Amino acid sequence: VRPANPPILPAPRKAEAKPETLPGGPPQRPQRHFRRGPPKLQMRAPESDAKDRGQDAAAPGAGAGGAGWEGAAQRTSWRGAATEPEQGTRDPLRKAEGTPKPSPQAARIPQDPAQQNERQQAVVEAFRHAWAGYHKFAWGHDELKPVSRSFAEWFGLGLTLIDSLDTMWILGLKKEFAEAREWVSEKLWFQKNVDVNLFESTIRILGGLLSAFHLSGDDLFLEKAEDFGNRLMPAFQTPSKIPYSDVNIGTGVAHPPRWTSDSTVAEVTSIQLEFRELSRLTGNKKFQEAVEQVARHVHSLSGKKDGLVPMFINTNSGLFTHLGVFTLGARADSYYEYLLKQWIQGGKTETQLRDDYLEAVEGIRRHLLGRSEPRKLTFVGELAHGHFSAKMDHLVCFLPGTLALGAHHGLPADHMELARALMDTCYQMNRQMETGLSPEIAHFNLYSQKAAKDVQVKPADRHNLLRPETVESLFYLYRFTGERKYQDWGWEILQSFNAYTRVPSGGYSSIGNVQDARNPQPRDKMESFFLGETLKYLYLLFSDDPDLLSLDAYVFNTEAHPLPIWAPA
Ligand code: DMJ
Repeated sequence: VRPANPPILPAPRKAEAKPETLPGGPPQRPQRHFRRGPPKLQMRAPESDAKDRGQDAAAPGAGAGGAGWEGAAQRTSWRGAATEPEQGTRDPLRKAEGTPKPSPQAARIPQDPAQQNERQQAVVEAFRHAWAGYHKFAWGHDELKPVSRSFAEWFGLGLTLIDSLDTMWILGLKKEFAEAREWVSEKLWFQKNVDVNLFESTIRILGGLLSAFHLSGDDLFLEKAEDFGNRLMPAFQTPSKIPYSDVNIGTGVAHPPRWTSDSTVAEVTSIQLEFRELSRLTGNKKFQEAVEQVARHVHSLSGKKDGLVPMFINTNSGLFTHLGVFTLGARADSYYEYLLKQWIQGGKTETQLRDDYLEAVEGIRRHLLGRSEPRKLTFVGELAHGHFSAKMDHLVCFLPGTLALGAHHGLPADHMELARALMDTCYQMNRQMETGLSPEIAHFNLYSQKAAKDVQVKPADRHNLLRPETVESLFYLYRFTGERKYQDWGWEILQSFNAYTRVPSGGYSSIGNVQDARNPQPRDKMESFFLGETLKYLYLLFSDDPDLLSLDAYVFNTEAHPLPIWAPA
């Protein structure tokens, strides 16, 4: 299946070409990434002038787990407070009583390509193209730089490879999965002097390994997950037990960012699904206890507004900071998502989580909803010290899917109405752009003016990082309503990705300007979540089989890694 429009990205020059010689406008300075987490703070690998090396250095097999890492000299953190190294992170693995069992639902996943419809095959083709670029130019490294045909390191842990494991399993890419499994077995070692962000590495690495274990039944992934989980534990050694943002998985030194002792609220409250599941599988309660203590603490804190939380929390005092600012976007978003999903994961018995979620949805209705002109789109804005701003991150487009999931699990039917309205809005955030792809941030027009558009974009917000949230929500909306329009909208978005972000030599690139179809300005980066989330949700959206990862049996973590819903005790 070929893309509807020919790819318009330039054919990459040789790896050694200087960026400024590439077509597509003047060289771009690295732009700010509006991740849900903090800016990328992480150190490079010790020998990480490796970053951005050319393709020769990135040959298959040149994984991040080379001998140079082992026994690297201990590094002292240069960022603020630090805990003492904790030997406990290197304790031998503790086994659960009895052998942990992968999800019995695994066998339901059809891996026979003959069962895939045309749109699913188009997703498989897109995945293969993305994977080919990663395989050729970035094998074993964190992220592909598809235009320069090289790679970037963040944690030096093969992030894209781990984030992609369960997608390959679901798409039926057995050969690719087997090769990646081999890399995990032979090259993935965590005894490295490297700082990782607790949240990002939990949702992508721990979540990815746990899902790979459930789908494949292969113990290797659980062993790696337990090793990694142990190495994250020092992050919780703070005066308040609210974890630091960063932890060194080799030395066991944890610390907050350099400029503050605050952590991000979404980060400390969006690691619970993964740690709880790790405890369930290993029989070691320490993972679950650490994250549930955080959740209980946040539940009891003052400083909320009708269930809405501020964006920061202090690791010393345990109190919210920067009070009075409320958003469903970066730094708060997945707090709400994980209230609902933990409740579902635990078999809907932990009513406090459900009640906090219900209260927050009412808080959203009361304080954050707006209607645009002229199309009267319902959007989720932001509130800062009583001032409403009609600004909505694309990240907020996870919310229609989450609301629909809650309604499916018995929460009020009017949540589904709100989900539908917000889904329309997120679709329009894509549709109203010249490329058919959403900007990172949209502003909504509130005034009746001739020829005004509902969705407006500021120059600094025009980029698209290949994020999943719109197609994530389309997947949930289609599963629960069966309305074909949601599949058709996802199909349009897939074609836009193919038309404007596909790099001929392999991979897809984030772009700098969704409003310029003639020059979308490739930014030379394929985020791991494009394979981990975006393509997975598109594939599931195009499926008509509700038992393909049934939403009554699985709950997806915030990086799209499915984890089983626990059976009643
Ligand atoms: C992913 O890492 C996760 O979805 C996270 O929750 C938010 N940011 C990216 C995708 O946009």
